[in-house]
Amino acid sequence: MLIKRPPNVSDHPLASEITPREVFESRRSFVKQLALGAVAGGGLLELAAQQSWAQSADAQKLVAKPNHAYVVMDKQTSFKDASSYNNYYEFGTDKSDPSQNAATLRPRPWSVAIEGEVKKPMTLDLDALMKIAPLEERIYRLRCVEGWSMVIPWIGYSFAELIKKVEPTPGAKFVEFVTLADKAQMPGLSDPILHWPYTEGLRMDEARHPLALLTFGMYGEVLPNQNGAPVRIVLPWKYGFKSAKSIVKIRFLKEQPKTAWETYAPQEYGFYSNVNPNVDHPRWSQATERRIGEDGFFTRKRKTLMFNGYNDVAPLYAGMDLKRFF
Ligand SMILES: Nc1nc2c(c(=O)[nH]1)N[C@H]1C(S)=C(S)[C@@H](COP(=O)(O)O)O[C@H]1N2
Ligand SMILES: [Mo]
Repeated sequence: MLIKRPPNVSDHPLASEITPREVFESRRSFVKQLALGAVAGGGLLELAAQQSWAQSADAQKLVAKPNHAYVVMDKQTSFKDASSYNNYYEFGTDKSDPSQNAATLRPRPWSVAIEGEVKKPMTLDLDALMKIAPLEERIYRLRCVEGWSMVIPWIGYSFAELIKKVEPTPGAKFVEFVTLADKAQMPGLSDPILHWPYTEGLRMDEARHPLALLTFGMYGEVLPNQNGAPVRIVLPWKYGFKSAKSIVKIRFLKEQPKTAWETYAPQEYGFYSNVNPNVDHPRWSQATERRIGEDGFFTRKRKTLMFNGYNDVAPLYAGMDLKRFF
């Protein structure tokens, strides 16, 4: 997200701001190897070479069957880019901050409380939550409101499955996602940019749309901390900030909740925040985007697609003025 104050936050960071993942990983792995006494003559170079293509030495595998109904044909973003160029303000506002600082996040044990307008309120630990429905892999575009995008293979299940389980009352009109706010784990909370915790929301019919993915992994592994471990929502037709990371509470509500970004700047970040090339952000155009990994001096920007190309959601907004309800 582009915030108005510090000059260091930009949608076009220098390449030098991005810490390559292998540097970070090889550092971690080096410490591990030291502990094992495995670094003997020549071992280090070999280790560095290994780490440049391996994903993570110690990440937990999470394999799921691809759902071919939800696969975009664009080239996938590399794991390295998707896990080192992040927005997760609880860990800092630079794109490289989350990958550098999020090691302090403890994704287990974890539980999610589901409350409000439901017949069956419940608190589920992570394992129980992951078993609500079969996990599947889906390749989605993610379009950040700042003007960049990625293509990521996520692992999860439709949020609609969880909705069915808790049986919303007829009064439930909206869902709110409340994310972790723990100063002990999140150094960014000392910066009062947003009113922590980071919260997001959806109308019930949006939440029930099968595209809305309750997400536990990516690239065949559990979510890296910087991508919102251990559970986040992914809403590919909306700007990336709607896809709240590290969710601890899900509330079903009668009234539309105010989201963290609306509270921050209501004239800039609306409740709906559907990807819309025809409605510019007050401070910049939304007509085009830069695909991460494709940037080069001669690379042309891509045209941003209505609903990020997910036209299936159009009926949700039939008859709505999307300039007004941005
Ligand atoms: N809790 C929390 N969730 C968050 C954010 C954040 O700062 N805090 N940033 C959002 C923004 S602006 C984007 S673009 C996406 C980025 O997700 P990614 O890092 O997995 O690509 O996460 C979203 N979810
Ligand atoms: Mo974003």
